[in-house]
Amino acid sequence: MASQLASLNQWVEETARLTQADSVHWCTGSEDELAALRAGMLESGELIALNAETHPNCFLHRSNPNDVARVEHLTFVCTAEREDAGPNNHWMAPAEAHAKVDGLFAGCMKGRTLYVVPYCMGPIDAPLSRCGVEITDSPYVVLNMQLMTRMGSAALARIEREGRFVKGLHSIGELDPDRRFIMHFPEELTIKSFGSGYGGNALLGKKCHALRIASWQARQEGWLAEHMLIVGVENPRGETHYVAAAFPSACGKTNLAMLIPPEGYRSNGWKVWTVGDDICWMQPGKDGRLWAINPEAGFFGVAPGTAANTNPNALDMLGRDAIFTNVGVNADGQPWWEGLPGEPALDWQGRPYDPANGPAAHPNARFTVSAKQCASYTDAAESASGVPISAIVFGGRRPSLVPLVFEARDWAHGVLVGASMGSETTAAATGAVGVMRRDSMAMKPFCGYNFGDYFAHWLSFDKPGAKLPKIFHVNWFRKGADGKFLWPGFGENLRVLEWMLARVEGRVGAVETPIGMLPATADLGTQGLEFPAHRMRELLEVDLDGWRAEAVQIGEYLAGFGARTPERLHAEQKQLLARIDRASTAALPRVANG
Ligand code: GTP
Ligand code: SPV
Ligand code: MN
Repeated sequence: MASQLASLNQWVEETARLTQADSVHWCTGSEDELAALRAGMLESGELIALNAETHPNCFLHRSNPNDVARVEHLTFVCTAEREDAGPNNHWMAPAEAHAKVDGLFAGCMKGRTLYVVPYCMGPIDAPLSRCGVEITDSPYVVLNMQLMTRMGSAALARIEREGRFVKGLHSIGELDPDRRFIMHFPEELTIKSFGSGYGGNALLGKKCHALRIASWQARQEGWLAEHMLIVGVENPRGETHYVAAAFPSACGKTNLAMLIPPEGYRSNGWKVWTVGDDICWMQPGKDGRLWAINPEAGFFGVAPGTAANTNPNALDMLGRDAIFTNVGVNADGQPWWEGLPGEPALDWQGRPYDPANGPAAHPNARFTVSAKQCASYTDAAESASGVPISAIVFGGRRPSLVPLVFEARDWAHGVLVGASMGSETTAAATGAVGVMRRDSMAMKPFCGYNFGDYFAHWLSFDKPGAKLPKIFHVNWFRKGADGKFLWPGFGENLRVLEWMLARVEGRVGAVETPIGMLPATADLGTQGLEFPAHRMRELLEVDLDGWRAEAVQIGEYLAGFGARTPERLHAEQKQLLARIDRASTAALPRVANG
C-alpha cells in the first residue's frame, strides 16, 4: 500500500533510495501488524517477554547503554536566520545541517525495513490536531508510536485529506554517539534524527514535532504548544476545573496528572481526571478562554519512583500491554525499579543485580502505555474541542527560596514567573544531574524558536475579550535544614490545587507579597496530615534578600535574549525588584523620631 498523496509517496520513494532500505512497510496500526513486529523483535532480542501471568503482553527493551536519554547538546534548530532559533537553541544553517545528516542517512537502512508511520497528534477529529509521518528503521519506535499517538490508517486518511504533514526521518544508524543528531527545520516542517533509538530523540511525534515544530507553528497561528500536563479536578459539588502545569522533565507532571486524592478528600467527593501528562496544545476559544488538547495518546513515563504510595494509578495501568525500557527484572520475570517492593534479579543492562553497579533501573527508565489504560483518564481527553483551562501552573525543583505555592498578580506577571522558572537538571537528558538552570516554562529543551519571541507570544494572549487562566507557581521540592523535602507531595498536592481553584473561584483570600499572592497558612488544608505549623511557615516563607538576588539574576537572564525580549517583560522584572526593595525597606527596624 502506498498513499493517494503524491508528495508523501515521493518523499518515501526518495528516502528509500537514499537509505537503500531492503523493503518499505506502510504501517496501518492493525493488531496483526503489531503482533508480527513483536514476534520479530522477540526473536532478534530487541524485546524480552516479561512474566505473562503477572504482566500479560508486557515487554522489556534494553537500549544501548550509551543511548538512555535525550541529548540536548546534539539537538539543533536549523532556521535560515540564527537569531530565529535564539540563544536557547543550538543552531546550524539548514543547508549545512541537511548535508551533514543526509550523509549519515545515505545507505543507513541496508538490510533493514523502512517503516512509514502516519500519525495524528491529538484526537483524530480535533481541529487543533496536527499530523505527521515518521519514517524509521526501528520497530521499537513503531511500537512506541502506536501507543503514544493515533497511528495508522485513520491518520493517513486525515493526511491525505489535508495534504499537509510534518516529515520526520529517523534512523538508529549505528547508535554511535559521535554520529548522532536531532535536527529540526521548522520552516520546512521537517525533522531528521539519526543515531539514537531513545524516547524524545526517536519518537518524533513527541518532543520534536509536538513541541519544537508545533511551538513554531503555534506562534504563527496564534496558539500555544507547551510542555504541560492537563488534569481535571472535580470538587465535591461536581464541578471540574482543568489545570495545565509545566514542570521540567522528571519534575512531576505524570504524577500530578494521575494524582489520587488523600483519603479525607476522596471521601468528601474530590476526583481527579487525567487528560495528558506531558504536552498541551491550547488555543483561545470563541468564549475567550484557553481550550486545550493533549496531542498524545499514551504515556512515556519515568518508571523509578512509580509505586503504590506515590502514583497508584500509574502502577495499576502497567500490569498489561506495556513496554518497559531500561528497567530491572525480578527473579519472577516481572519488571522492577527503585521504589517497588521486593528485590531485583537483573539490572537494566541485564547483568545480575549488584548495588556496586548503581541502581537496578536506569534513573531515566521509562514505561510506554496507552492512555486508555489509566483509570483516571477521562473521555474529555478525546473531545475535539478540548477542555477549558482555569489555571496554569509553573514549577520546578527548587531546594530553597521558592515557596510551596504563589499566585501571579496578573497575566504579564505570570509570564515573567514562567520565564524565570529554574530547576535542578534530571536524568531525562544526558549530562550532569542536580545542577540549577533556568528553564523558562519548562521549555528550555523544547522551544523551537527564540525565547525572546516566545515570551512576546505568551504576552500577546492578554488582549480585550480574553478570559485567561490565573497563573501560579509551585515547588514540591523545597528542602528543610535536614536536607529532606518539606512537603509530602504526590497525592497531597491536591491540597495546593484546592487553594488555587478556590482563588480561581474567588472563594479564598491571599497574602500579598512582593513575589505574588501566597495562601495564609490557615487556608492551606492540612487536615489528616501530620504537619507542624512551623513547617508550613517554612514552606511559605519569602526571603526578601534571597529574592532580591533572584530578581537580579532573572533580569540578567532576560537580557541574554537581547532585543527579542519584550520591553513589557523587562518592565515586569523591574517592578518585581522595586516591590522587593520597598518591602525590604518597610521591614527595616525604624528609628523613632525625636
Ligand atoms: P517527564 O516525563 O520527563 O517529562 O517527567 P515528569 O514531569 O512527568 O515527571 P514524573 O511525574 O515522572 O516524576 C519524576 C520524578 O519526580 C519521579 O521520581 C517522581 O517520583 C518524583 N516526583 C513526582 N511528584 C513528586 C512530588 O510531588 N514530590 C516529590 N518529592 N517527588 C515527586
Ligand atoms: C522528557 O524528557 O521531558 C520526557 C521524556 O518526557 S522524552 O520523551 O525522552 O523527551
Ligand atoms: Mn516531558
